Amino acid sequence: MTTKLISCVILDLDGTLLNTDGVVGKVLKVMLNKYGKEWDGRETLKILGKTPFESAAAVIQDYALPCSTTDFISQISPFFYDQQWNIKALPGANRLIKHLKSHGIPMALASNSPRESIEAKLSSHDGWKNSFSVIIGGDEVRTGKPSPEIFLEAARRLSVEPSSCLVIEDSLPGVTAGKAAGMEVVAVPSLPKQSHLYTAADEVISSLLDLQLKNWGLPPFEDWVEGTLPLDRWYIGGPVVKGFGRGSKVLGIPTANLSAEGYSDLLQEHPAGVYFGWAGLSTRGVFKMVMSIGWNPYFNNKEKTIEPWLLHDFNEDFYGEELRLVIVGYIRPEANFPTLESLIAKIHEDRGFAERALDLPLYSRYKNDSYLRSSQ
Ligand code: ADP
Ligand code: RBF
Ligand code: MG
Repeated sequence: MTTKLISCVILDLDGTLLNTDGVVGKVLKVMLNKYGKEWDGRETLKILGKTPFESAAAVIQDYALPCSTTDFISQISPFFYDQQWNIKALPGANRLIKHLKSHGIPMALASNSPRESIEAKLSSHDGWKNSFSVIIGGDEVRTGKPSPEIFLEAARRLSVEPSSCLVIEDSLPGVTAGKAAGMEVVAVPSLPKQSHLYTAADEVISSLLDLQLKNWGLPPFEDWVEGTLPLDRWYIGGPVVKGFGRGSKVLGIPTANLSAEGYSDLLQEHPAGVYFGWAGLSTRGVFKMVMSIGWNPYFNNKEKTIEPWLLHDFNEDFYGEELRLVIVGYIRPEANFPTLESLIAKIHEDRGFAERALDLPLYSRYKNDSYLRSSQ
C-alpha cells in the first residue's frame, strides 16, 4: 500500500467508536425473552445499518412475534433511550482518540445520530467531546449518509481538502458517503464475516486494534511491543468443558474450552482474534497461555468460542477442572486460512509471540494476579 498524506481524521460514532450493537443485542435479548424466544447473536447481521422500522420488521418476521412493527418499536424504544448513557467504547477507540489528540491531528465526529443523542453518548466518555474540533449530527445536514454532505461539511469546517481526510466507518452507508466525498476510507465492520461487502473502502480491518496509522502518513501507534498489543486486562474462568474444535486430534493443538455461558457480554465486547495471558489451573499451577476467541470460521457457532492453549505439556486431559484466565494482550484478528497447514503454522507463530512477550515485565507481573489462584 502506498502511503497517503492524511492531515485529518473523521470518525463515525455508533459501531465505530461505541459498542452500540452490544446495547442492541442486550435489549433484543430481553425483549425476545418476554416473548419466550431466544436471541441469536448472528441475527445482528440482518438489522445492522437498517432503519429502526426495517430492523423491527426483520426481527418480528424471523421470530414470528405476535405484534405489529409499531408496537414492537414502542415497546423497545424506552430500553434504548435508557441505555444511551452507558454505551461502552469499542476496543481501541479511546486509544485512537488519545493518540491522535496527543499528536495534534485534528478530528471530526460525523454521525447520522441527532446532535442531542451524540452529546448524550459522548458525555459518559471522559475527554472525548473536547478532542473533536468539529461535531456534526445527522439533523444538522440536509441529507445524512450515504450522502457525502456530512463529510464534506466536516472537511469545510476543518478547513481541509476532502482528499486529505481519512474517514473511519463501520457501516456501508458511511463508507459510501466517505468515498463519495472523495476521502480515504477505512472500514471497521461491526459484524463478523462481512468484509466482502466493503469493497468500496480503501482498507477493511477487523477492529480499531488493527488500525495501522502509518499507512495513512499519520503518526503510528507506539504501544505495540514485539508483535503484541498490551490491553487492559480482563478475566474469564470456569470449569473446562468438552469442546467442539478440531483441537489436538486434527491440529495437534489442544484447547481447553470454557463455556461461553455467562460471558456473552464480555465476548461481545472483544473482537474475534488471538489474545494471550496467564492461565491458572486450581490443582496444577499457573501457565503461559495463548487463545483464540471467535466465531471459529470452521463451525457455524451461535456463540463465540473461548479456546485457550496452555503452553505446557500435560499429557492428559483436565475436563471439569477450574481454569482461570487473565488476558493481558492482543496479537491479531481471527482469520480464515486456505489450508490446515497454514492455520497450524500461524497458531505456532502466535505461540512464539505469546511465549516471548509473557517474559517481559509488562506482562509477567500478572502471573501473580490473585484471580489465577483463588477458587470460588
Ligand atoms: P476438545 O474437543 O475437548 O476441545 P481438544 O483436542 O481441544 O478437544 O482437547 C482439549 C483438552 O485437552 C482440554 O480440555 C484439556 O483437558 C486437554 N489439554 C491437554 N493439554 C492441554 C494444553 N496444553 N492446553 C489446553 N488443553 C490441554
Ligand atoms: N482458527 C481459525 O479458523 N482462524 C484463526 O485465526 C485461528 N486462530 C487461532 C489461534 C490460536 C492461538 C488457537 C489456539 C487457535 C486458533 N484457531 C483459529 C483454531 C480455532 O480456535 C479452532 O480451534 C479451530 O478452527 C477449530 O477447528
Ligand atoms: Mg478444544
